[in-house]
Amino acid sequence: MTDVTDLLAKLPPHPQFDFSEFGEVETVAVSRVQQLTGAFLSRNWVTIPHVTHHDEVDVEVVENWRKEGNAAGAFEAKVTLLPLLFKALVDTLRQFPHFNASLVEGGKKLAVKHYYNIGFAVDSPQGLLVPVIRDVDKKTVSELALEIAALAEKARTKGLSMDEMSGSTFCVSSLGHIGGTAFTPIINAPDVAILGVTRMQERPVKADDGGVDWRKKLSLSLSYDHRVINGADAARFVIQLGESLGNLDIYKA
Ligand code: CAO
Repeated sequence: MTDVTDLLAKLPPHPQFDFSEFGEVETVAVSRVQQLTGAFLSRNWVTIPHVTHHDEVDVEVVENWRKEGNAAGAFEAKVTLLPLLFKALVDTLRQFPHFNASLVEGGKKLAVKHYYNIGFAVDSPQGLLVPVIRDVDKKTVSELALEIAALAEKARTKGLSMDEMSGSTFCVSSLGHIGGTAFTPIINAPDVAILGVTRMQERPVKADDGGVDWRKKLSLSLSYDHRVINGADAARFVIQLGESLGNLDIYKA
């Protein structure tokens, strides 16, 4: 059987041009972080059969609760949607354990993890970094908000140790503060799935009385390893995540 290394070796090389023949060019360095991250992203992209499932979930209840909580000083830190999403993810991962897993023994077995460590992409000046919050299930929303902010700040200013970027069981890449409607996040091996988040939008929904009800909707893009996860489960996972997000009880622990 041809393995992926043989396949790659047989591909034609990338075309090389002298761009200055076409116009003025400036050659700038690619940061060390971006080169390292790029190598891992390339490996994951070519070795994992990715499928991305896109859906929109209703976040009207949780978003209003978050805003009211922030305004009333109910949390010990400013809470964005991200720590709430982490809690909802744990609730959903408990119901879909094979999303919190890694392929082992050459793909013959699945190591299903009973701990919940969530990595999140941080856009730093040096490039993309993915710090990991450990034991998300054991932390409060405020603790998660503080840890996310501290790790994002450290990633942007001082960089992160390998330890701070290791041990994820599931990752999130949130572009929600910038925009977008959907994208394809690349799985952070050895995880088997990653969730992309884009900007929340107010959408018109048909109300019970036939009128229009404006609801806050969050676009989610779930990339999954098709060797482990099937499309039907991916669709169910995202629907459950929407339900978990709307269940305010999960944020109280
Ligand atoms: N829709 C609308 N608004 C959103 C949102 C969403 N989905 N997600 C966040 N926001 C809002 C926040 O609520 C906040 O608004 P207020 O200040 O009015 O409350 C604002 O956007 C800024 O949020 P933030 O970025 O400070 O905080 P966060 O917890 O949402 O995200 C972090 C933290 C570190 C994940 C994010 O800053 C970041 O770096 N994301 C980049 C990820 C990335 O680069 N992914 C691509 C990887 S592949 O190249």
